Amino acid sequence: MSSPTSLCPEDDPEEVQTACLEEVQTTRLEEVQTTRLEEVRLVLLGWRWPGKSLTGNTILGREEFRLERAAEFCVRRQTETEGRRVVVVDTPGWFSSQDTPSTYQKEIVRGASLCAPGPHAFLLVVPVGMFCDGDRARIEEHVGLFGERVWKHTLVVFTWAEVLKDISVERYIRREGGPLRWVLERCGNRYLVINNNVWGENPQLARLMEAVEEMVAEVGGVYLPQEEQEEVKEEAKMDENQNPQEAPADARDLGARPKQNSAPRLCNKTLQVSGNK
Ligand SMILES: Nc1nc2c(ncn2[C@@H]2O[C@H](COP(=O)(O)OP(=O)(O)O)[C@@H](O)[C@H]2O)c(=O)[nH]1
Ligand SMILES: [Mg+2]
Repeated sequence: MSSPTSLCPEDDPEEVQTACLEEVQTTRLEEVQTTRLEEVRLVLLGWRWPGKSLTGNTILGREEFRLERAAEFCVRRQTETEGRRVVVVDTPGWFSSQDTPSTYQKEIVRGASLCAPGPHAFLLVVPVGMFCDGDRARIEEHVGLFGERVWKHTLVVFTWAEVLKDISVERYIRREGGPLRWVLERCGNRYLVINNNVWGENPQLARLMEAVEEMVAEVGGVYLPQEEQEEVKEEAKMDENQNPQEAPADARDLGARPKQNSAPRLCNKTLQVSGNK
């Protein structure tokens, strides 16, 4: 993971605050005892075109995912590297300037179920460059499709980092402003940079694996789609009891149902959120 210790706070009080926050994070991570994972299961998330598929290829060390702007389905691929299995699920991106159709939303959520029993990490792929509050809101909406607990299992992966040239990613984060920092804080300030021009076994993959192991140690396990599903059912039951009129209206928004059990977390609550847009 990018080392927060390389941060050099300047006079800007906001930057000093960020630095302090990251120091706390460093201290906390140092206390965590990590265990080497024999299998690492990852789900790539992001809007369309930030480099999810290419990042998947970088991780796998070969061209497994097609670079296509209009991908509609999740794709699962795996490799053996340095004595462990790495499973990567590429998901269709969400739409950045219009509502994401519910079929896409369901397919994105299905990505987690392709990593049974559950993904170790969601990699939220963000290209460096302009990041606005609209991007933040879209991330909140779409990552939120997996439920509240997903944030603890998510780390931000910056792509297109070559555009930074000599600027450190920490400085970039500080300069980019509140919306990006909001996302990072939501992800426990976990982030790293992936250089998509270098494939296969290399230090950046080792860093990624370490970051995932740290996160798993911190959270105490993997993200479990089934558990989320149970929780959502309970919530839906409670909502129904409290306000019986609301549930059928949301259910109508679901449209055609995907395969059985294929979208464990696309819940009434979520659709209410996207339906309000
Ligand atoms: N230069 C550069 N190009 C990238 C990077 N990541 C992705 N791309 C390019 O951006 C385009 C979209 O990438 P893709 O992985 O298909 O995006 P996806 O829609 O998120 O899966 C492709 O032309 C990639 O070659 C990166 O880190 N650096
Ligand atoms: Mg793609």
